[in-house]
Amino acid sequence: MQALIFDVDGTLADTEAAHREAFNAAFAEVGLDWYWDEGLYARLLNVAGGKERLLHYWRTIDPEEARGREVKETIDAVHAIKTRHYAARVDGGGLPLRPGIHRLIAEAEAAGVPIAIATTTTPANLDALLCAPLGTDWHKRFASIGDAATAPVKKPAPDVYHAVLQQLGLQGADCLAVEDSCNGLRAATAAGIPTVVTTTPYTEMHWFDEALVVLPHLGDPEQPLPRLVPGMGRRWVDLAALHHWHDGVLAREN
Ligand code: XBP
Ligand code: MG
Repeated sequence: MQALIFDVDGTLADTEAAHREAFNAAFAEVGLDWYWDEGLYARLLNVAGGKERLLHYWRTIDPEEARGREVKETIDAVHAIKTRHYAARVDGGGLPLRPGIHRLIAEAEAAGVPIAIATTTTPANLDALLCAPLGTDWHKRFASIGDAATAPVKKPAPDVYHAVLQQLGLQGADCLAVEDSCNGLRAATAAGIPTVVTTTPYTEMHWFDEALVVLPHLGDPEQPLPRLVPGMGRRWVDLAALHHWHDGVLAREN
């Protein structure tokens, strides 16, 4: 394993509750009588990308109006307001990183294994989420950052992973991805990247047949996983476990 590529929403941090609240705050601010409850949002999360999600929802409730000329401007405006509300919720460490993320980033840095990001969210959201937990120079810690600005075509398309692989100068099989959703797993798999899945309450019911391993989270000494998984020496995922799972893929393929 020559590089570790992290998804963001649901993987680095459990962010979708904050995204859902931010969408609803934006609807209220602009006077839209839309409200996305948790059940509806869980279904809407099948559409990656906030703007794409807004357009999909609008088309389902008013296909005629969603074809109008101002649709793109309206969606861009609502999404910008939503992004402001999201930043207000996660700024300054408002949302902690998931178990194991801090530790694995430090382990990878200590071992000289490059880390990267491949997400469908925006650069603004990344900065709001990561500045506090990873420092104001957080972006310098990543050898490549693929986001909504890098790859307009969102997951499950592999575009953002292809862009990251190109910047890393690596093949998919050389890397390992960490994802939380079916869309994310499909995108990484389509880019040829073996993938570990850590589920969230929004994604635990998804299909993850192509995943190397599916876990509730990556664990930490102070928050161990409920059980050992073959390949793990401890009840949390360390770099050795990721190498073991990745090498197992290579062994099966050769
Ligand atoms: C998950 C997404 C994002 C977020 C909302 O991204 O699909 O669209 O739900 O963020 P990830 P935006 O690939 O990190 O799991 O409104 O900025 O899109
Ligand atoms: Mg995700």
